[in-house]
This record gives sequence, C-alpha cells and structure tokens, in this order.
Amino acid sequence: MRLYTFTVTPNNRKVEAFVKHFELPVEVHHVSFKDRETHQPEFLAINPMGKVPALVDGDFHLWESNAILTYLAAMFPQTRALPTDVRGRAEVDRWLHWQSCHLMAAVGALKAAEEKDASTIEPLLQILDTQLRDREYVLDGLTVVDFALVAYLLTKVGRGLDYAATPWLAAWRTRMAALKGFVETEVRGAGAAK
Ligand SMILES: N[C@@H](CCC(=O)N[C@@H](CS)C(=O)NCC(=O)O)C(=O)O
Repeated sequence: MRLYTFTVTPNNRKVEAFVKHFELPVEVHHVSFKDRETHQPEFLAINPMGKVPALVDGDFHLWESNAILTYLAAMFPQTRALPTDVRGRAEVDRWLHWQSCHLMAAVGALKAAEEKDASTIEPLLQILDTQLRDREYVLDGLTVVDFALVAYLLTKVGRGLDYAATPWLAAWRTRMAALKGFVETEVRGAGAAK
C-alpha cells in the first residue's frame, strides 16, 4: 500500500499519524506541491480531485481521509480502531461526518478569518467535551475517530483556541498530542498547518 500525503494539514496528518501509530505496512509518499505533483495526470488517475491524502492498494484507489482511515482500520483489524458492531460503527460514522461537516468548516472559517472569533467553534468544542467526560477516548478505546478529530485541534488554529472551558477535551487533546504517530508528524514553525 502507498499513502500519498502532505503531513501538515489535518486531513493528511490524521492518516499519517494512524499509519505511524500502528506501524502499518504502508509506504508513505510525501507529495511535492511545489512540483504540482497532485495535478499531474499520474496523480489525477489516483484521485481526480487532485487532493491528498490518497491511498493506493494494488488496483484500488481511495481518497477522502476518513474513508482511508476506516479502510486501514478494517484491513488491519489488529488496530482495534474500528468497532464492528452496528451501533459502534454508527457512532464512528457519526463523529467522522461531524468532523467533515462541522468541525472542518469551523476550523476552516477561523483559518480563513471569515470568523473573527471562536464563537462558532465553541459550541462544537462543548459537545465534544461532554462526550469526553470521564473518558480516555471519544469512544470505547482508541479508534479512528480520535485521529480524525484531534488532528483538527493540533493545527495552528487548534493550538490558538482556549480550552479552559472544555477540560475533558483539553486533557484528551494533550494525551493525543503525546501519542506515537502524532509526535512523529508534529511540524512547527514556517511549515506548520494553519
Ligand atoms: N475532504 C478531503 C479533503 C482533502 C483536501 O482538501 N486536501 C488538501 C490538503 S488538506 C489538498 O490536497 N489540497 C491541495 C489542492 O487542493 O491542490 C479529505 O478529507 O481527504
């Protein structure tokens, strides 16, 4: 398997951290935006969206970071990162969709400065904080959901938020930042994601 990625953005980092955390046999290829690699015909044949992350597994091409996460977790069940019971799987889907539809939009708006303050994201953080009350992870045990969500809170925008009102979330975020995989994919300074 080969993962095309760019590490620093949340959608890339969540997958790369997952691969590194579980030491999955996936070759990690960092694309060159400078060389417009994701807009070359070879890459567009993998992902017609011209975006990373993208995964190649033999003749199977997969894009969309959350689809890649659940695919890897299913392909490597030893990760125990994807519940197999119907309700457990529904909970995973719920949080992955929440991340794509709500958390990503709120972080994106702050990054683009369309939102001048954190008032849009704060209710989302409260909801996640409530879920994390008395819990080590978002669901039972470490799952793909933790990777998908926390990646958004470890960006430049995420680092700039005030977590004082969301202590359960803050503690989980700190634990996740220290997790193998997220440590290896930490990029600070000029190259860091906004
Ligand atoms: N919904 C997609 C978003 C993918 C995406 O927007 N990738 C960005 C980096 S985070 C990208 O490749 N941008 C380069 C471009 O659009 O040319 C996912 O979760 O994988």
